[in-house]
Amino acid sequence: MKLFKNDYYANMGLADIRAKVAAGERLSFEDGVRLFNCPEPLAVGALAHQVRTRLHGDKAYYVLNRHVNYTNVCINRCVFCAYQREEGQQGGFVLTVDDVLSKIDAAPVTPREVHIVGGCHPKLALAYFEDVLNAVKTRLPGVVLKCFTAVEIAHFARLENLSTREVLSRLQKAGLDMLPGGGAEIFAPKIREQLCPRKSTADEWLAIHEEAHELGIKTNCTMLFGHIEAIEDRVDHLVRLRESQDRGGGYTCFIPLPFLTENSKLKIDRPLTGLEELRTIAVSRLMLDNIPHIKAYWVMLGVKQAQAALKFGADDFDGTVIEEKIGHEAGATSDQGLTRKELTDMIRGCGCTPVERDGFFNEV
Ligand code: V47
Ligand code: SF4
Repeated sequence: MKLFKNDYYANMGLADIRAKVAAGERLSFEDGVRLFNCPEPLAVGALAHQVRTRLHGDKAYYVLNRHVNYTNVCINRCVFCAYQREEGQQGGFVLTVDDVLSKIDAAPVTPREVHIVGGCHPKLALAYFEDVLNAVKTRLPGVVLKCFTAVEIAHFARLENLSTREVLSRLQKAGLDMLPGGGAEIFAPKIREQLCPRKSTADEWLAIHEEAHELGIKTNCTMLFGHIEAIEDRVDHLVRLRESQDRGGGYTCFIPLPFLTENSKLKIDRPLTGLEELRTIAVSRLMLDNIPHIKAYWVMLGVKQAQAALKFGADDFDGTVIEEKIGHEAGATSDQGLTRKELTDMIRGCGCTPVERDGFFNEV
């Protein structure tokens, strides 16, 4: 598919990158920076759309899923986070195993994927998480359980005095299928130290994902952008994920997360424009040549921007979600959940073909 003539890319200074993309060649760090600095985001978007179309045609995937946040109590206190509460603070909560099951039972359609994450609670034992996984798997035997970020896995290991591999193995035995992509934020140490000094380092986050891959647990990955990072930090993040994927191959999907500013202690001078969000999604598609899927996470992007993202390199629309707390505490104005009809109408509305998937991205 060719959206623009070659001289258009030449005028944008992207002729060599266009040629690499057409030949399926890997882009360098410098190429990534040039894509961010190109004066025309639409040119970058068109290149990403070519790659997305080569991989997935006009398909846009969605899943019947349910998110459950088991606690907002967290010892990490990341400066950008509007969701975190202290133990005993008003508004803090911890769900029991029965509370989690009630939320699953209340889902209007049976979910194929359940996404369970929470804060790093100072007291919850690993046995609690094993019970949660066992209980949900017993209630919904066919479900894909995508639970606990690498940051939570590192926290459980510290609390229990176990290795992260032992924690992953025990959770896998209890029913864990996948790790979600959260907690990656931005890997560049100088920025990470300012955003989330108590959280796992980039190397720890990557090592836990690679351990999961060795155990046969697929994972997703994310990048939080549009705060205090430079363009070079975004490209560095993408290159580190690409190198990690070269080592193990277990990443299924990348989710670019634009920073939402409301109720956050982190104040920024220049909020992201919609086009810069789309450009970042496009550059992600172009740089991550070894990660099959790019998610337009409608909760954080807003549904209209998520639709546009399907033309800027993204191929997945996430799913029904039903109840979301992390983005909504930070000012997300999207609905709490979407129905299958709303998802498929939105996907069709931007010229794509909706394809229902399971948690592993198998078509159903
Ligand atoms: O790691 C926190 C981000 C992430 C804010 O794997 C914020 O399929 C924007 O990772 N503005 C959690 N983002 C969400 C996440 C996720 C979501 C959906 C699907 C998957 C998947 C993963 O949310 C955190 C952090 O990077 N976050 N605060 C904020 N103010
Ligand atoms: Fe805790 Fe996650 Fe919020 Fe950081 S982003 S404070 S780890 S809940």
